[in-house]
Parts: sequence; C-alpha cells; structure tokens
Amino acid sequence: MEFIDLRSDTVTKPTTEMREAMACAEVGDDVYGEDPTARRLQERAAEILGKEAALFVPSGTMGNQIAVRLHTQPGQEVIIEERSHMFNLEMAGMAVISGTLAHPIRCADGIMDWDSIEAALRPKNSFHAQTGLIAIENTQNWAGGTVMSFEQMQNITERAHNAGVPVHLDGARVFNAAIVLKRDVAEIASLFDSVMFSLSKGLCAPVGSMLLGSRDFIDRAIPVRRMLGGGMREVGVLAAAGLVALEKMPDRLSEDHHMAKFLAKGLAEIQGIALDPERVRTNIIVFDISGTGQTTAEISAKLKQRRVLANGIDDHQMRMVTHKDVSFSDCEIALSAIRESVQ
Ligand code: TLP
Repeated sequence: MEFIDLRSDTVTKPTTEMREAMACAEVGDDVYGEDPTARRLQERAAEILGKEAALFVPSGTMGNQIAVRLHTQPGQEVIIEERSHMFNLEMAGMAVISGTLAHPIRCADGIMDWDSIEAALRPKNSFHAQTGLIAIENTQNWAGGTVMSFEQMQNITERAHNAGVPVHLDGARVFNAAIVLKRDVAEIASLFDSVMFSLSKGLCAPVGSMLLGSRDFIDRAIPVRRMLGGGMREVGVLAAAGLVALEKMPDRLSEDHHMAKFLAKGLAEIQGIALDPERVRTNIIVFDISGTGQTTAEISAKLKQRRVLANGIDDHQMRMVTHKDVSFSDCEIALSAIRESVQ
C-alpha cells in the first residue's frame, strides 16, 4: 500500500542517478583515509560551503555532537533555542558525550536573538559554569521551518566572537535557508565556526551529513567520529550518493517550499486548525490542532487509515514536511484526508 509520507524529508528515497553512482563508486578503506569518493565528497562540500575542510558523518546528530565536543570543555554550557533538535532530539548527547549543560532559551519563532543570548551568557567568575558554545539551527525545524535572517546570523556570530564564544550552525537544512535568504550557502557558512548540514533530508541521499570547519577542527573531528563509532570503511558507496545530492539536489528545494505553501494555505482553511500560511517559508509546516478537540495521535491514526502519514510534535502541534517524493496532487489528497480526519 502506497502512503503519502509527510512525516519528514528524511523519508526521501535516493534518485536513480544516486543508485547508479553508488553501484559504480570507487571505494577504499576510509578509516585509512583511502576512500577516493568520500574524499571527493569532503572536498566538494568544503568548496561549496567555503570552509577549509569537511568530514562525512553518518548522521546529523553525530555531526552536531562532534562539534559540541570539540568546541567545549566538560562543565561548560551550550546556549541553544528551546525547540532545537540538539536540545530535544539528540538523546542529551551534549551531556553524555561532552559533559556540557544545555542552557535553553525561548525566542519567537525559534529564532534566537542577541539580547536573549546575551542574557544567558554567564559572567566570567568562579560561581557559574562558563558558556562554551552557542548553537543556532537554521532552518528551525520544530518552530515550523522558520528562517533566521542573514543579518541576524551576522549580528549574533559577531557579538559571540567578541565575547570569545564560538558558534555552531545546525544547518541540517541550510540549503533551504539559503534559498529563502537568497544567499550563497558559503556566505552563511562563513559566519560560523562550524557547520553541519544533512545530505539525507531534502537533498535525498540515503545516509549522511557533513561537518565543516577549519582544517584543524576537522583533523580533530576525525578521532571523535571514530570514538562515536562513525569511522566507516568502504563508505564511498554512500558518499557517491552524497555527491549527487550535493551537486544536483539543492536547486529543486524551492519546489518543496512552493508545495508547503500550497499545503499550508489549504490547511489554514480547515476548521479547528490554527496556522498562518504566510509564516510558512520552507518545506516544514507546524500547525495547531487544539481546535479540533482531538489529539495529534488521534489525527495521525485517522490520517494513516487514509494512507497519509504525518506526526505530532506534541499533543497539539502536527508537522508536515514536503519533499521530492510527494507532489501537489498528493498534497490535495492529504488535505482531503485531514478534512475528513478532523471532523
Ligand atoms: N530531524 C529529523 C528528526 O530527528 C526530527 C526530522 O525528521 O526532521 N538537526 C536538525 C535541525 C534536524 O531536523 C535533524 C533531523 C538533525 C539535526 C539530525 O539529523 P539525523 O537524523 O541525520 O541525525
């Protein structure tokens, strides 16, 4: 049975071109640094993002957590938005792996601003854990794919650097942000000490993310990746798909944004759903279903019976994500299914 899967852009299947590239990939043992395809992917990612070096990692979570480990000392704090992936969905990794404490702050639309960050910065004394890192997520997933402006990123990173605090970008969907901001991803990446972006979300690769930073940062990231079990062997079969993702897929992400806008407009007309479609700028829609008198779990179950998959992020808020493997007509079907499900 075919489902219209709006749970995430992580569900995207690799393209035919990716599968062909995987089948023919030149490979070697990457733990010895001998996989030519993984090396090519890393070089191309560094080039495109304008960073000195890049590292292929199995997941975005691992990329983010390596960054925390390298930027911080045990006993330090990481300032982060309350709805961020690194705070909510990475299994308290920053505490377990790096001995750091998340210092979450709540900002409108999940978009951090300098005033809120400054208020959370710890004074340099012997009473407080020191701030070791600021982590920004752009686009911001759980707040509904919201986008922090270039100027805001510039302001935050500049002031953070003046305060001696590094800034990491969880740019799982940085290519989506770049489209909305009409900026090159390299301009965005240049502001940050390190960047993680995902190949396996809207870019449709089956597996993998990239961690980027200075040459020294990436040299130090390699043993941490190994410690976390991310040293991979003939990984060129995956990197080959990653290369196609990186070279060919960013250009089509705007289609996902148009589709999300279309879906959001339809959703906003349904009684019991609270959503401002004007605020949907990328491929993620988060909407409140409290007005239907049902929980997200109930609605998800009804949608599933109608062959539409979508999950709640809590009891009241549902998330729908558009991607390559759904179409405008799928969105129309999903809208009918949700109309029936909320009644
Ligand atoms: N996000 C997934 C789920 O884990 C929620 C999704 O379906 O959106 N940063 C951000 C902003 C993310 O959205 C995700 C994954 C990650 C990091 C982690 O990437 P992976 O899943 O590769 O570890």
